Amino acid sequence: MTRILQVCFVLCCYCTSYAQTSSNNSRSLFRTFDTQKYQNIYKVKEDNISTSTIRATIDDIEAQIKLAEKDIVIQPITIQLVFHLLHSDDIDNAKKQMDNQIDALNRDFSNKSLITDHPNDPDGTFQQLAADTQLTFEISDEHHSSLMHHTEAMPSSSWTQFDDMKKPSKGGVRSMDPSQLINIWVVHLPEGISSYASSIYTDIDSDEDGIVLDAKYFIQDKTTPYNQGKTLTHLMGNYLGLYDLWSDDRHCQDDYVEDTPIHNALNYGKPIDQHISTCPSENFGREMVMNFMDNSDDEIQTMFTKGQVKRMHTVLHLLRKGLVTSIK
Ligand SMILES: [Ca+2]
Repeated sequence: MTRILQVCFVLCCYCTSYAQTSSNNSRSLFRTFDTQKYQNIYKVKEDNISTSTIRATIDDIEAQIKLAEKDIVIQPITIQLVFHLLHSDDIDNAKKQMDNQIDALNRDFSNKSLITDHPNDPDGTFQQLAADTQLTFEISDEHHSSLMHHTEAMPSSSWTQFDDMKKPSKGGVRSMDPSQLINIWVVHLPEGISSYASSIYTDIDSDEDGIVLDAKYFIQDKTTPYNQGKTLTHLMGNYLGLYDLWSDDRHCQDDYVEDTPIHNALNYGKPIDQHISTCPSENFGREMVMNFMDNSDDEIQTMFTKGQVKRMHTVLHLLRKGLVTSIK
């Protein structure tokens, strides 16, 4: 597969305004593509790559996914993670935070976050679509012990340039075997950016491949509405090929998953109404605000759909096959 896109990120930013539907005055997370940064990081101008060429590449990859999806079999898969903890010099505490985050990830991906009688799903329509992803995440003892050197490498309290945390020449830490492991850098990011992940349209397995997470969303701070570790769940979905349910740069465009509705915009806080999408929909117009790929508070997000599970497994086997380390 020709990979013309050298660097592509799903950017997850949080806006500076307060949530209209939030239950408190905490700053609202804004998990979305940021078109300007998206284009800057693509280096469209520098590399003279036209948006139509990018579109053609995405369409080509999506056609391959659609073809492969017909034959995919959902089986349990264990995926190895490696964390680069550059946000704290208290490595013992950082490791506890890491273990809590992995527990949260496995809770969400195994459908254990699902709740009955969700206020936004009174007839259980969406609950019936929820599924265990059959994906489990773990960190090996080898990688657990290797974290110690990161305290020596930690050079900066805030990383102002994208991906410097991945470059030893900039004081960062190089990725570890990105073809076999999902690398996750936990750092302090500049104001306005919570996290970002490499997408499936990148040069997969490159040194930049992975997820970057601001420490505020890693430590599960109980004073914020993003305190259950679900920011990484959302980013992991992006990394494994899921789109956000809204798309501000492609209004009312589908996410290539049959059983998810198309949202006309992201949702904030704890929506109390059954939001109806203004996008055309053949099946239903009600928005799935409890999906991990929406933008509502962690407390509201409870599920992936069967279709999303199928797409993640297809992407794993087609594009990120090195991560499929064990079939139980
Ligand atoms: Ca859909």
